[in-house]
Amino acid sequence: MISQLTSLNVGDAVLVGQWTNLPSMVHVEEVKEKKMGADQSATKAWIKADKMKNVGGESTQGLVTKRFVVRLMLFSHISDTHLGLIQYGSNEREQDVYDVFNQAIDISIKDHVDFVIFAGDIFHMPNPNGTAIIQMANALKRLKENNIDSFFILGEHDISRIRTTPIPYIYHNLGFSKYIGNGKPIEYKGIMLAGLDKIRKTEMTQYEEIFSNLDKSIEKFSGHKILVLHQGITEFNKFAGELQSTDLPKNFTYYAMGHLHDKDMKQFNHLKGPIVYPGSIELTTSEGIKDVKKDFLK
Ligand SMILES: [Mn+2]
Repeated sequence: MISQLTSLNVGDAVLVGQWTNLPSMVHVEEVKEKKMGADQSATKAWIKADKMKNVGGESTQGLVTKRFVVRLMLFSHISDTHLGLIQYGSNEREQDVYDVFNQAIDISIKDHVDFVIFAGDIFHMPNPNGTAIIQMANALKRLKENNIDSFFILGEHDISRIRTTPIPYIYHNLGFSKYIGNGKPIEYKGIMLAGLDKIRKTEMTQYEEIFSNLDKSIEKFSGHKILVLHQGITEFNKFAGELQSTDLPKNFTYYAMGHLHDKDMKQFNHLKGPIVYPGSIELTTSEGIKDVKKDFLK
């Protein structure tokens, strides 16, 4: 084929690469039309590109690897890691939790996610042991080394009844991960991220206002809007439900939930995005031993 190059005439081409099954010679006909010029309309080009985005993505997905198509945002949503949980007093069960946790981190790195969300109950206890603290630190360090940022909120297991500084704050203070459980939305890579630590039943009334203010503050933002919460939603589990889906601010495009340990996902007409529970990474005491499939949502 290459030896043919010198013999090509005007309009001849050799097509090679992943777009064609076999290298082939083609001739492109000259278009006999009136030549004319005009300025490109940037807005029209954008609108067209936007319309074709999905079409192009679908038809080329089988042919090219993802770094050639429009770069999509990818994130890991991990919750209820309960690091430091020692089930049945067994060191082996403690290690199991660390192992699956590290697997989740490995997959996030391998898949080149843009960021990771930890939706609460990072630790099993507000005063976790040193091993658990180091496990989390090493995981965040590995993410950092791979240029993956992470964000976290606190679950009830992370918060002490005696109101002391929660352990996970160290990761924020050292710059290993970013705490977003204070309800202040932040913009990151064109995405709006907001989170709230576990809201106790007794505090629920004051959150109506916080939710509605949060909703208003992010409404105008045109990109993806992710809300991170650690609550039971009644429509997922009527016994562990603390809030109804209708109580939630409605303008978010993804509700990154923690607390319920079963993996589940539901879409509601009154919300702009799905409510997603990745579930706990391992079986924890509340569930006992049963046969369930554990994996994580991205
Ligand atoms: Mn919880």
